[in-house]
Amino acid sequence: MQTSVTPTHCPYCALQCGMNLTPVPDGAGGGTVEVTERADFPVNRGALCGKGRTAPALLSSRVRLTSPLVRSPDGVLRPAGWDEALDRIAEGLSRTRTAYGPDACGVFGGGGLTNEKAYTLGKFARVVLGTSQIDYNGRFCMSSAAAGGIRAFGLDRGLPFPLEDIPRTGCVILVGSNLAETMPPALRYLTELRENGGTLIVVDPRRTRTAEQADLHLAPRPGTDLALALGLLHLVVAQGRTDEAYIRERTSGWAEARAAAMAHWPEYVERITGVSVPRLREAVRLFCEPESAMVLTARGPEQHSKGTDTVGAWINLCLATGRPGRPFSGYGCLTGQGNGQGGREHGQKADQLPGYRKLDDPAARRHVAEVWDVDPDSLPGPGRSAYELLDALSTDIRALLLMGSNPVVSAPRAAHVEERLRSLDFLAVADVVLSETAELADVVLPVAQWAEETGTTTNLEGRVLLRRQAITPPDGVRSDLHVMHELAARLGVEKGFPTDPEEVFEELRRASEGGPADYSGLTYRRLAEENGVFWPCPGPVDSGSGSGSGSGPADPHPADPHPGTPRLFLDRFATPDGRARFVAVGHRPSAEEPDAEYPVLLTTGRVVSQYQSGAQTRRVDELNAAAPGAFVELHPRLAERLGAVDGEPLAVVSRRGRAVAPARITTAIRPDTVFMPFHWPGEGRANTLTNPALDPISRMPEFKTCAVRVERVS
Ligand SMILES: Nc1nc2c(c(=O)[nH]1)N[C@H]1C(S)=C(S)[C@@H](COP(=O)(O)OP(=O)(O)OC[C@H]3O[C@@H](n4cnc5c(=O)[nH]c(N)nc54)[C@H](O)[C@@H]3O)O[C@H]1N2
Ligand SMILES: Nc1nc2c(c(=O)[nH]1)N[C@H]1C(S)=C(S)[C@@H](COP(=O)(O)OP(=O)(O)OC[C@H]3O[C@@H](n4cnc5c(=O)[nH]c(N)nc54)[C@H](O)[C@@H]3O)O[C@H]1N2
Ligand code: SF4
Ligand SMILES: [Mo]
Repeated sequence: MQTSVTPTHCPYCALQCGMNLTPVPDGAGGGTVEVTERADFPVNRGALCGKGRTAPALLSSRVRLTSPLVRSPDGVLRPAGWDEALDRIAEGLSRTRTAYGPDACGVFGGGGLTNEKAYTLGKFARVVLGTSQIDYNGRFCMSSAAAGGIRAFGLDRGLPFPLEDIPRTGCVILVGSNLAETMPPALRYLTELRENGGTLIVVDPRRTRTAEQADLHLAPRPGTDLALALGLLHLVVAQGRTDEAYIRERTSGWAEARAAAMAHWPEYVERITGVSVPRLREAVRLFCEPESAMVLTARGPEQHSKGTDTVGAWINLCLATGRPGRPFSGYGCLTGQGNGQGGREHGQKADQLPGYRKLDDPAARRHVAEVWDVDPDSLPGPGRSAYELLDALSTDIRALLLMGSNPVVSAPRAAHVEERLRSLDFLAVADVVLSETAELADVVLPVAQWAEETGTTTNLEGRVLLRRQAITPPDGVRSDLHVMHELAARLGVEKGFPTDPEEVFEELRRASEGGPADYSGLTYRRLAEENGVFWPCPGPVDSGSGSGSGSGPADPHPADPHPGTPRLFLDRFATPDGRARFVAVGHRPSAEEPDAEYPVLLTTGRVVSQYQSGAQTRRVDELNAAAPGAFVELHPRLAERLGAVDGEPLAVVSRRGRAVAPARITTAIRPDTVFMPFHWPGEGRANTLTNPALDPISRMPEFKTCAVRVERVS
């Protein structure tokens, strides 16, 4: 164990705040850490939210798993040794493969896993199991923004510029992000923006803590951002505020996109969104007058069955006004999970190979197969998206290995997903704690966590970071890489699954070389010395075994390394012709609109003190005290109609099921909408209600709107 201070990063969200850890030994070889300020990391400059500050609580053995568990014939999960647990998983997977073929084995990953783990998981699925059936929870997160970004710019890096550009722009339209609760230290960037004379427009059906900071708050009906963006673009055109030279030189497809936007008259948009025409005009004025401006989206407009087109409409607005690829300007998505960006680049996604390569691209298959030392033809094709994969459990997919997600709480139509998981022939879960999903498993493996292992993450800016080990994991706990190494060996693959993260990273560099997300110029040493580097960062890689390039070992530390790419698209976009593409999109309703039986809209999201499915943060006393359970936020007018009383339980019923939680009455929400956070299992589980209608391109479920009935519980 190290005794000195270790500079590292938070285990939770995509901001990846820097923090210093000092080991606090427990005298028995284990222990926890103390978190102190790390001022040298520019993103948070020492500031942390309550989750980051209290993260060490989860290192204590009181709340975590410290022994593998296997289900005994009487149905009870009992402690077991590592060999028995790993043997059982290998047996479960190989029995399934023999009986039903490789695609009957599924793999589900997470955007919280380090790059090394995500990379290894994707390789494990394709090389060891030979299955196409792998996807991950990032599909539920930023997949619509990723799809929209690729369609318009040819590349998906959430933010194409560093956060430090935000205070230097003239106007930010922040669409469906509650930054003040979901990334509190980042609120500073918006404060500085306003101090510098820039303006902030927040688009959210609720007057959130973030919306309270805004110069202009637009509160559209959930699911109508597409129409809203088109209405703004209509006004931009009508007022002659387009940047014609930029459109001519740097874009394609304007005529069609313009025609589509012109069909969205401001009055029509007002009727759809509930945002008045004068407010639309004010937004256009604030956005167009300054020399630079940005649109940033988060889950609010993205988690819809039209999320990709909605992102496209916001990008159209940016392109028509000449923003992307100009200083302190453009479109960005605020990615969510700790490694939400890196986790979508290196192959745990259904259609993907490392370096953000496409699984159906023959050249990509050849390149990666060479690094992996396998026949390109042996690599399976693209598989199902996350919800479709979960929906196929126990029918087409009979065994599942799950690492880094808790879908019993976080998947849409969760009661159905839970039933699918229960009906599997075999379920193995690797986790830090006994999550609601791990509770259903045949084998549970206790794995090491953030402060106990080294690995890289890529934050929401595309900055690749080194998370460093500060303490030794407790006895009985092993790393995810160890798990995959041991399972591969048991399934007959002895080579190619190292347990040392740096060794994995060296291979990842080669696999990503020449791909859109090129990490080949990065080394652990550089990441440590430079406090993170933005991809793409091409560079010489040591042509180790399998690469076969014949150029011999390259110097891993060249004199003039590529500096990384903080800002993208300054000269050209990543499309074949270098131009950004407009998309011709039009308003369409949500998959489920309110009717006589289900007259109210439900939207869902987060609170500051809980993280995701709550598997981790519900085990931290201080956070639980601050946010002890689910609630239903509703407007006094709706409350009056229902006879609802603040703090008394309400039932929320959708076509998928029924949830019960106390009422929280507030004028901060639209009267036609109720809001529930999704962090809790059981009676208050918001995802019992949500609609798994999928976006046709991103396969994102419609977490942010469905039709419900709200009732008093007598
Ligand atoms: N405390 C905390 N922080 C987190 C997380 C967490 O679980 N807890 N999770 C992390 C992750 S993975 C993510 S993805 C990010 C998410 O970060 P955010 O996107 O900021 O989080 P959400 O609360 O899901 O949604 C943001 C806002 O969208 C609004 N909204 C709902 N429907 C609509 C709509 O139709 N249109 C618009 N414009 N807005 C709408 C909601 O009212 C909400 O205020 O947070 C990260 N940070
Ligand atoms: N209704 C509704 N539902 C939503 C959303 C919403 O806004 N509304 N948001 C969606 C979004 S954006 C997201 S990102 C998902 C997230 O939802 P989940 O995928 O459930 O995310 P987490 O709760 O972070 O689950 C991560 C699990 O992995 C474990 N874990 C943490 N680190 C490691 C590790 O290194 N290795 C292993 N093996 N395990 C680890 C944690 O203990 C936890 O059990 O929820 C989605 N669900
Ligand atoms: S904002 Fe995100 S990264 Fe920063 S301390 Fe909080 S949870 Fe951790
Ligand atoms: Mo997310």
